[in-house]
Amino acid sequence: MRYQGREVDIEGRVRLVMESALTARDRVGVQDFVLLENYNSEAAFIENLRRRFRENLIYTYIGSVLVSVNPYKELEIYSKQQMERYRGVSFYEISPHIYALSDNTYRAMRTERKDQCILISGESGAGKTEASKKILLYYAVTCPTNDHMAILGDRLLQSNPVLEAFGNAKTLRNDNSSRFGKYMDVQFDFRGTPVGGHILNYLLEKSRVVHQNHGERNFHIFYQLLDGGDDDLLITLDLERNPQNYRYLVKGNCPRVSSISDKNNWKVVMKALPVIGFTEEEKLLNIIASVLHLGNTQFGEGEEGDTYITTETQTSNLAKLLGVDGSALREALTHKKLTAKGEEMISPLNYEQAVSARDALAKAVYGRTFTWLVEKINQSLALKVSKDSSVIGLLDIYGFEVLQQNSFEQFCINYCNEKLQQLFIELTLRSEQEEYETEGIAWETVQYFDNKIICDLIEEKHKGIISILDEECLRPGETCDVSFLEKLEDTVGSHPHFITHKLANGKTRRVVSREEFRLLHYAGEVNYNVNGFLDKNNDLLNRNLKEVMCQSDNQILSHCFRREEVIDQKRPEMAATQFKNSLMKLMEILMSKEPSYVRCIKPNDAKQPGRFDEVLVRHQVKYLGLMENLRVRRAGFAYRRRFEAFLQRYKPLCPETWPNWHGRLVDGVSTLVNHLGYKAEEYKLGRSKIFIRFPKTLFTTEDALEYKIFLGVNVCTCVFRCVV
Ligand code: AD9
Ligand code: MG
Repeated sequence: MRYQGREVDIEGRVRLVMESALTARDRVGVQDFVLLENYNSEAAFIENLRRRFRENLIYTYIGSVLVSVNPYKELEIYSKQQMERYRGVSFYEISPHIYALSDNTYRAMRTERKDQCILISGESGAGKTEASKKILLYYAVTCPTNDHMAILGDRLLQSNPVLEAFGNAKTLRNDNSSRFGKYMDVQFDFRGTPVGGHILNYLLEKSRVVHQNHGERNFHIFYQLLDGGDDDLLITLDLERNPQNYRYLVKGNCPRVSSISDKNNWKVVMKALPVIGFTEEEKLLNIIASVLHLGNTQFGEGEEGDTYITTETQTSNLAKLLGVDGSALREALTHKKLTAKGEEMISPLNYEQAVSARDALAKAVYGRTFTWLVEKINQSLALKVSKDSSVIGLLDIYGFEVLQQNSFEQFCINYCNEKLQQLFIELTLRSEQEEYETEGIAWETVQYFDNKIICDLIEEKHKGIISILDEECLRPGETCDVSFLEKLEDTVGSHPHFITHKLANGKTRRVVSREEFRLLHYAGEVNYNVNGFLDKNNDLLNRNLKEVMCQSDNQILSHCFRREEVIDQKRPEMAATQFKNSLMKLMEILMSKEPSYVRCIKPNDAKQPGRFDEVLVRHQVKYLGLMENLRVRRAGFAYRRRFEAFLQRYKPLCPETWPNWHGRLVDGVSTLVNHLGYKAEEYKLGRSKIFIRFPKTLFTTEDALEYKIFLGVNVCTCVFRCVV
């Protein structure tokens, strides 16, 4: 008999079959980490990832969690044919893929009639946004549809380039980094057809409008307009083509990015706007241009410490673009209106105050326009009121971030990741426990790190960092970032996850400067520089600037700046508290749904294909809690499978179950495993599933099946490598 081109006798054949099975496993690793022999070993975990990455197998499961490693190159695994391969096929019967997870979630929604959500996490550049786009595309292509709903599918897809143009930017870590968090519900009717959608956006990084770190850019839309807008348009907007002429675009000294074509992307965005029902293009372009002009507005200092605008002509154009009165704008940019004892007073701003009022206006105009854009997209996707509909939510939110200098934004981003980690642990444990209970199998307690202690440190009422920050912002008299730091030291100084430069013995700690505090996050230690915390949390815009803006004849702006805001003297919630509250709501939304997870990993910092930096990957494996996740999943059993699926696959191995078993499924499985010689401690039979304790048991069974196939038994089953 020939095997793999070689003439061999029966013993030789057995050996070769086994060797080839082992070699395949050695080469490509296991497709589900629960099958790792040494599941407690981080090294084995990373080695498995590395082997698969080398073979372009970027997806691996931990049970139902999908781990994805960014390939940094186009792989031929996302075609329509591939989508068809995954459609309606059971999760474990085919190699891991984002389509398998999408399909599984979709089927769970339809069969169980329960809302689902897919939580995508990972650090900046790990591939979250790409994953979420692939999921959306999968639904748009594979779900049943009709002409009317095809329009909706188109809108869902087209909203992406628009949101990315306004909300994404080139950073050091990612050329297309999402600088806002996004949660999107896709609504399906009883036939499984997408019928509506809704987006919630979280904390846009507005500070980027006025400042970028070296090597980074402002939001894409500015460069797209300058590069892609035609000559007439730029003349109308009084803009020059060179981004270096705009102060808000030069800070990072990085006008061009080799991986990005601003010109082409401009065309894509302009094409997408009408698809999402957008007719106010001109008004929107005026706003983008006005932000650039605001950045170029310059001030001079008068003799009495007052300020005046030195760029007069440019300010007149700016006022036209904003649709506001020129002299009112000039006045509001250089003066402040105060109300003291019921009387209104106007006082001149000094140079620094005028610069910061100008920047505050630019941030407010851009940030509010972004929120308006999301509202507009939501109108075009409008959720349908129907009892029979269900939703799949997609969460693509900023990953844990540690930069050279970490500020208020990183504080919020990392807080958000603490909350998601908490949810992840809670829900994974909960679903494991629930599965054991439904199957009637005793639950074995798992030890894990509960990060509630860190969440409390940040969010607890009156005692947490956010409350202290708010109090400091509201406290009358001289407050500053340093007084906030002192207050933190007084209040949470002894918390085990909080550190400043002060040591208990009165000496100073080197690793934290005098302007910083360090938080010991579940994912690692991060130093936060308090400079700018108060300002960013206050997020204040002078009242007279608000007054000018709410009179704008640009309807987008008059929608964004409401009269009521000027009349109503009540202070709106501060930025961190707003963020905290929106996160609480998000957690409620997610808790009410059945979650699936995609955990994205970035293989190297150079954004290069084929490079697997072990140190970097190890760090992410740690803070994504993947080992913890695996431990929970493996707490009792490495592997579980529904009776019918198990029988279907392994029935050729037992004469009593082959070709068909006619009795109860549980009896069939029992007969099969007895025949295979499983020992009592190796497995348990639940109500609908078999639970196998050790990977070795499964591998032996798989190897036996492989050998049987080789001997020519007509087994209609997928190949060996699909399972292990
Ligand atoms: V951030 O937190 O928004 O900064 P993401 O969203 O995690 O980050 P993103 O999805 O934008 O990262 O991926 C970064 C880049 O990696 C993309 O622009 C692609 O060039 C590349 N990428 C990511 N996933 C894939 C993939 N599955 N196939 C090919 C990919 N390239
Ligand atoms: Mg992203």
